Amino acid sequence: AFVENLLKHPTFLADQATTKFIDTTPELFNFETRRDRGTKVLTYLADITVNGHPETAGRARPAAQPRPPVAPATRVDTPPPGTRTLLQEKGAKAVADWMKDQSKLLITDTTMRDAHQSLLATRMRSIDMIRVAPAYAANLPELFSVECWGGATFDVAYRFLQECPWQRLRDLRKAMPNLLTQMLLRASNGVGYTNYPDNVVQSFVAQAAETGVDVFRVFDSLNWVENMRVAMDAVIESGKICEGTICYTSDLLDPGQQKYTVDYYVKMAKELEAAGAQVLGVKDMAGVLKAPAAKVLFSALKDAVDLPIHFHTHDTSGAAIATIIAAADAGVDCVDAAMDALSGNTSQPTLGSVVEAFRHTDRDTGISMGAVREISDYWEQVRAHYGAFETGQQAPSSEVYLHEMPGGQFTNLKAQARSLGLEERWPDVARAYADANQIFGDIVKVTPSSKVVGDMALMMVSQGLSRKDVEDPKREMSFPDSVIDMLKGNLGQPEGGWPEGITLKALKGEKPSTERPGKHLKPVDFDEVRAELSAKLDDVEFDNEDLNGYLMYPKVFTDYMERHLTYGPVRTLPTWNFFYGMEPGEEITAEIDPGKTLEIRLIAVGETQDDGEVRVFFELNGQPRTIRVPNRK
Ligand code: BTN
Ligand code: 3PY
Ligand code: ZN
Repeated sequence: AFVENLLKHPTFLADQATTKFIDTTPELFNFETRRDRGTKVLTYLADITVNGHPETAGRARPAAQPRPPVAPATRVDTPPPGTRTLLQEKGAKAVADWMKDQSKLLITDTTMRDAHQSLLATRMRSIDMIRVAPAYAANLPELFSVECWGGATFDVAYRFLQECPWQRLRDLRKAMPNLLTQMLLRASNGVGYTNYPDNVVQSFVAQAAETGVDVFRVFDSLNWVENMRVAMDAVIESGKICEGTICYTSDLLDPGQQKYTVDYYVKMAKELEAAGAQVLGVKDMAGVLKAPAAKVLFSALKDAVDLPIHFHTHDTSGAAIATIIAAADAGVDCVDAAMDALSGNTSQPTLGSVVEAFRHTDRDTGISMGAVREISDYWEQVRAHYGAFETGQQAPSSEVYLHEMPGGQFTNLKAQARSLGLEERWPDVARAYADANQIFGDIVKVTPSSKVVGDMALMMVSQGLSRKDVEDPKREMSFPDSVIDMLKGNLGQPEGGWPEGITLKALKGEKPSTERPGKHLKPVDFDEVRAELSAKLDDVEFDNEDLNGYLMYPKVFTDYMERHLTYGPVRTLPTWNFFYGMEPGEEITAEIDPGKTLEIRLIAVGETQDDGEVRVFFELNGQPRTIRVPNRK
């Protein structure tokens, strides 16, 4: 009967039966072992109410429960044509040509990706993004793109937020049909920390393009174009926009600079153009490109290649707006900024201020400040819910020119240092980070190479080792695994190669590889991986999105799936309740399918019983429900 029901179900007949289908039509799956989604969500709420959320434990709790964020009204009923309309009608090359031919300074809004990655440890939940997405589509049709996927968000969605990153992408894509969505892709490192086999990278890109990414910003953590081709080719093959990206490092105006000179960047830009990039990205991940250097760099790049240029920076120093103005004067076509409420410091420069800076000039962005303010007000309400993940950074810091840490790493490394009891020694960590960079020969520092430098720096500070100690061939020490892996060549080759001395010492004489890592990684047999995942997930269905998630992060994905079977669609809960549970008397709603809403009221929390369990009393859609959860406190 079950199979008959399934076959007759309209969604199945429409050939859309995927795991998402299972997730949204639970009435077909009335197995005793599978509780309904309402019960699952109540189980989650009961558990968090009694035990707290592990991710907010020990972190500052906002003084009062902030009111739920309300998205601004859409100013028009149908989203006006935008950049995505052009991509759909004329293709990637036409978008690139249009970028160059028009005169406005184009803007990418990074609020949904880099801004919260850099300010809130990447913890922003999909529901807070999806709610405001229609306002972006209707009120900000002049945006070049909305960066909303990739980087660390993929891993964090599964690992900490108990939600499917693909579903986030699908929902955002649907809500902003006229705007280009943009992702950050770490080339052969996908959205992970290590090189993946070529066919895994290809499969991931194809899936991301299908689910909803329009612009792929592809970079390599050592600026090695050789290691970017597989990902770039896959993007081009998908018909989406390939933004081949240079990572900016160091200081090109420094007369002592031997490596990262204008010539170095020009050479790389030409390589990226030859490799098929349609847009040239310049990614200043730490925010160390100063205005006078930007003028030199972008003028040279404009002369060297025939591509539109897209500039990304961080405001860690507080001087990013000056750099943006210099970049625009030198002819940059598009810049990244974050909505005011999630801008500044380690995040992107302030979107509203960038828009204002160019008002009444020939680069006027055409963006409505009213729309910006409304949307920024929304983000301010959202941000109030994530107080637990604030970094406490109070002010811009010129220390960034010393350590050159990427905006997204800064806060992470601080937390790592704290967990090792090195909080008070932050200035030493910053210094050691700079020294570790020199030990490796002055490399580009961006995920994952930045993580390796960070690991080395923490080891140096915790063991009291100087650069001299580390480089001393006679002094025995064991290096972090990530350092050994990098020096073996497993992340690729930096400009000028790895320094011999440290490589010899760390690898204890083992010969490093200088070839592209992907050349030696065995292609994945997808049928085999499907079978392996089926075995792990018992009889739960999964689709290609899930498979690609598993290929990036096998354990993170299967852990997520197991929790999903217990807790159900918790992505639909309001953010406050997701992190802090409920108060007796509180009532919330969760829309688990379009039009299908759970009305949840917490009546009371019982005493802990002899068996260590607590009974939590709810009303679900008016019906009393009791959930038992262990008291783990
Ligand atoms: C169940 O609820 O009993 C099983 C449904 C599993 C749905 C999975 S969870 C990961 C993946 N991403 C989705 O959006 N849905 C599927
Ligand atoms: C990432 O790779 O996540 C980054 O943001 C690098 O800057
Ligand atoms: Zn960034």
